[in-house]
Amino acid sequence: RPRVLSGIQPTADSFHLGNYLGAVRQWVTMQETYDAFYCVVDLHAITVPHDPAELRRRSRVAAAQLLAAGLDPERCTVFVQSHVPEHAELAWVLNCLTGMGEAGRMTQFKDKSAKQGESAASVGLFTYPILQAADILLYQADRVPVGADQKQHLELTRDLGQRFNHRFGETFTLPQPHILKEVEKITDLQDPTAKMSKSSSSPQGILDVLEAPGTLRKKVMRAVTDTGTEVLADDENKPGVTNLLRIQSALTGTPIPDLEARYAGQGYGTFKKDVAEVVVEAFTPIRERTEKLLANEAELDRLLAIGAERAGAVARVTMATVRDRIGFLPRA
Ligand code: AQP
Repeated sequence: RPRVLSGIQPTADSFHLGNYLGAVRQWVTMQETYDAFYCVVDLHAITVPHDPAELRRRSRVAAAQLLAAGLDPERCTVFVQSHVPEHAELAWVLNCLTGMGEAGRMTQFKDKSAKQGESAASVGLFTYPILQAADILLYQADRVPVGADQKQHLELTRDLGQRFNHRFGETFTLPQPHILKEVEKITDLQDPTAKMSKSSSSPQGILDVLEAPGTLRKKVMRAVTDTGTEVLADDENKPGVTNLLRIQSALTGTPIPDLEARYAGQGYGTFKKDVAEVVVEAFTPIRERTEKLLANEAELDRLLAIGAERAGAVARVTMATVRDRIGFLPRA
């Protein structure tokens, strides 16, 4: 079976609708046909200032949410990145193959470091995409299901894999991104041209999977639309309405033209109410299952230990080859 790898950061108290539609929902589907590895990327989470107790708690919440969303430990491997030390080891090797200029072109670093001031940003934030390349190459992944914001990092991953293969011999599979056009960029409800984001959206702009139904409804009802009344998809002139249409379409499986026809002549009120209900319906079972999973920490940790064991077995094989190819002396 072809291999798939993807990860998500435990940098917030909940995943949001963008993470769910852009990534996690695809992960659930792909566990059926791929040899799938999904990780909570805690090494990535420390590239920005963090609180240790909070990171530990959020890592469990993240893992529980993945299982609650439908990842089945019998059908895929769910693990925590720091449980497999080979991620950091391969990242070091790839760091040494990456040019400063090449790393400096990554737009996510530019965006994220602009917030704190570039000189205050950590070197870890700068080399974040190289660690991500290591995550993917380590598992010889064929496909990487992500949102559109990760396209550039996937290109870097392929470049680094190819460079290693050319210099040291065929070692890595070059991965393809798996991006669903319709949900590749879910936008902020208050700023519908910006992506919905854990770190940069305002609380009003973001729909969290673990949020109370009442809050979700309020946020959808207050979502920025425009001064018109027509429910039509039009990225240029109606980015807010278009985002809501995409959300409703993705969560119900109804094509956007059918939704446009359904709300013709009705204004935004009914439409928004329906979108809110669809979101609440999608999130409620995930929230309830997450709460149950978190109530039994020992069981959750046991499942993650099994995941780490399986992931580690694959990672160790790749890393042994890398060490040999790069010229490290074997330990006697
Ligand atoms: N708005 C989005 N639309 C579609 N996909 C999205 N993803 C994130 N936001 C959207 C996808 O979710 C996966 C996990 O994301 P991440 O945890 O690695 O962090 P991120 O991409 O940086 O997402 P955030 O929410 O904006 O987090 P912060 O603010 O912490 O950086 C990825 O596949 C991503 O593409």
